[in-house]
This record gives sequence, C-alpha cells and structure tokens, in this order.
Amino acid sequence: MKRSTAVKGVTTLASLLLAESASAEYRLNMTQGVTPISHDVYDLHMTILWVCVAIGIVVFGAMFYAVYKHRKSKGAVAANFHESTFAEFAWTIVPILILVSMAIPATKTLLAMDDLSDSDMTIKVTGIQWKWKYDYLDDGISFISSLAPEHNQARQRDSGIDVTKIENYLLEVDHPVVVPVGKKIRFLTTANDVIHSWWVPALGWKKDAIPGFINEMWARIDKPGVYRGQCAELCGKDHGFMPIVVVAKNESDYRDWVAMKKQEQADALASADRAWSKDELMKKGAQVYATSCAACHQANGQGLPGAFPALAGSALVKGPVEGHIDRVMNGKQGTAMAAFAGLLSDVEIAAVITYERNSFGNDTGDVVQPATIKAARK
Ligand SMILES: [Cu+2]
Repeated sequence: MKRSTAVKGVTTLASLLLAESASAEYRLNMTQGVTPISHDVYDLHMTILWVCVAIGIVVFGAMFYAVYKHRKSKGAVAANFHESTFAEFAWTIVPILILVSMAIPATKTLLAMDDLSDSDMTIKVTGIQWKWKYDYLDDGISFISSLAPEHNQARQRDSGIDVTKIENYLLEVDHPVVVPVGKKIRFLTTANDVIHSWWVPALGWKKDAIPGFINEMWARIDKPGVYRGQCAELCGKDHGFMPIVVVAKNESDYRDWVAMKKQEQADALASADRAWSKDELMKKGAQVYATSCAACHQANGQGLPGAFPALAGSALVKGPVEGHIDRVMNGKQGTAMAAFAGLLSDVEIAAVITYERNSFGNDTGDVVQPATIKAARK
C-alpha cells in the first residue's frame, strides 16, 4: 500500500517535471533585451565574462601545470622566490590593469543608465500589495494593473483549473502598460506600503519601489512587442502574483490607445454623477472585490483567521454604512488594510461596498451610491 503510494508520487512528480520543462523557457545566459541600455548591459556582461574566463584559464592552467610538473614523486624541490621585486610588482600591477580595463566600460554603462536628460515622457510606477499603479504624468492617464482575472481564478486553491493550459500563466495582467517605441521614457518608481521592485528583464534593469522614495530609470524600446516581468522584491503573501506587462506600440497606435484611455476615464468620471441600480453596483462590485479585496479577505469573504478578518458576518460590514465607507477609503493604521480612496474611483468604492454589504450571507440591503463616496472625499 505504502509502496504503491510512493511509486504513484514519483510518477506524478516525473510527469509534472516533464510538463514543466515543456512549458518553461530555460535559458543559461542573460537576455539581450530590447533597449540600448539592455544591449550595453549584455555586452558588458559578456566582456567581463570573457575576462574572467581568460583569467581562470591562466591561473588554473599555471596551477595544474605546476602541481603536475613539479610533483614530489619526481623529486621536485620548492623554489624560493621570496621577496622577489619582480613578482611583487607583477601581481600588483597586472590585477590593477585588469580592474581598470573592466571599470571603464562598466562606468560608461552606469552613466548611460543614469542619464535621464531629454526624456520624452514620464510614467510613475507605484507598487501596492499586490498590484501596480501607473500614472502617465504627461498624458494624464492613470490606472491600476493587476493579475489577469482568469489567472487569479486559476491560482486559487482547489480551483480545478489546469494551469498548464493557461498561456503565460501568472504573467498576464488586466491592464498592461502601453508605451510608444523609439521614445525615451522616464520611469519613476515608488510604493504605497512595502518595498516592491519593478523588473522587466527585456528593459535591462530592475528598480526598487520604496515607500517615501522616488527612484528613476529610463528605457527606449526599439521594436513593438509585449515584454513581461514581475515584482522582484519579496513584498508579502501575493508577491508572486503581481506581474508586469509592457506593450510597446508604434507612435500612432500609442496615440489611439491614449485617446481610448482618456475617453474611458472621462466616461468613468461622468458615470459617478448618475444614480446606479443595485444590480449594476453588485456586478461592478464583484469585479473590484476580485482584484482589490479577495487576495486578503478571500473570494468567499471568510478572510484568513489570524491574518485577515472575515467580511462574512462582520460587525463593521453589517454596521452603519459610514463606518464601512471610512474603513475602505481610509484603511486602518497598523494593519494591512490599505486606504483605497486614492486607488479606486468613486464608482468602484461605492460598488465594492454595496457588494460586500450584500454578499457572503450579509444581507443589509444597502445600496451605496457613487455620489455618497464623492461627498465623503471632501
Ligand atoms: Cu511586490
């Protein structure tokens, strides 16, 4: 009985590994990337690698040759070149020359990475547990990018979804960062809660996103395409579920996207002024809940005992609506509950509160209108 279970385990593991190797892309070397900086970084990496290889061959070659040629069994007697001025000079000067010859291209690359002059546009990237917010400072666009809903569903425990059938599993978002090709884009990184790190390997760099600090970096992507990355700083429970997708488009497609996004934002703003039906709010609220709340409070509203409170039957959720609004908008100091006032729109906050008050067995019957949230902001 035990034996057959063990055999079964091994076969499952083997088939899992096979499936893994079929879907994952293994590469030994760094990616060459798609920006001038990433090419510089790659070239620098290769130069240094070959310098190291040459040093390795010379040092180990001399060592193995000496060990073999001057072995004791052949009656070798150790030479004594203690206090040899030539040797002292040689093993000081040669490494200095090698280090200087490596420092010159390295410094050039570092200076180029740091040169943010003449950038064409700026995107502010804010890390939030566990999503990214993007503000296009020149075009006035702003949105939150989260793990794509299909992926988010599949990764839930006991989801029953075969993740090997999902393309780019855990590397897909609902709203990608769209950028124009051939433009020097300045990225400012910061964070709302803990330290995150914005990393897209094809751009050739990784930048920490730290609360209270603004780091900067730039990229000029030369060819249109989709470039994927992830948060690269362990930032909490869902660190592995905040991917990054950069879509590079040519200038005119980018302009179309900007116009589309602006229209979307204007529509969203206008829709905050009308009265919403309960059905509309519940539908919208379910979406907002899945992307912004379910990571902690869980899809079924049960929370995680000891870490995240349940919303099902919660005194706060079933109590006066003002308290609920205050908690969602302003968060709770000293806990993981973030202030969503700056992250979600009036409609989104109204919808998610309506949803929480009428789901998971909560049956307050309350409907919170966007206008109420708008008023609460003042
Ligand atoms: Cu993170």
